[in-house]
Amino acid sequence: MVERTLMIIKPDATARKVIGDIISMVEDKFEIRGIIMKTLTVEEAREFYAVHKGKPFYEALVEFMTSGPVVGILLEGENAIKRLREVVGATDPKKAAPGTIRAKFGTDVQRNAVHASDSPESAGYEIPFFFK
Ligand code: IDP
Ligand code: MG
Repeated sequence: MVERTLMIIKPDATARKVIGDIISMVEDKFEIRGIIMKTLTVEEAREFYAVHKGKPFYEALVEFMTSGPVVGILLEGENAIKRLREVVGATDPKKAAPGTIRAKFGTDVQRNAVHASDSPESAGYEIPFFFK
């Protein structure tokens, strides 16, 4: 099934100037349907990550995600949601498979370079934060 999914290049990766490297790793595997750079407001970040409200890392995550510009990238393709999660790798870059985006560009479990929608429901919720 052709799906759309959202990737976000997080503030750690934009600061490290690896936007181009990361886009290169998805451009050959998906159709890029949109790219936008913006700085999330605290309110947007809190809503975006509402599913994690109450978890010990939630407040720090919101602070991190609003600490600098991010790049939202709308990707499309066959099974795009699952395939992007594979290209992105595990949440903790130290546990991410070699060659994945997080293994290559992540710093730690919070500053892990990118976000990727994890289900059709989350893609539907997340895409409008960047693309109306
Ligand atoms: P995911 O991004 O791989 O889907 P989630 O569990 O949905 O991982 O967590 C969302 C984001 O919250 C992670 O990408 C990471 O930035 C941050 N995070 C998750 N777990 C931890 C943790 O244990 N400590 C600090 N930050 C975390
Ligand atoms: Mg998640």
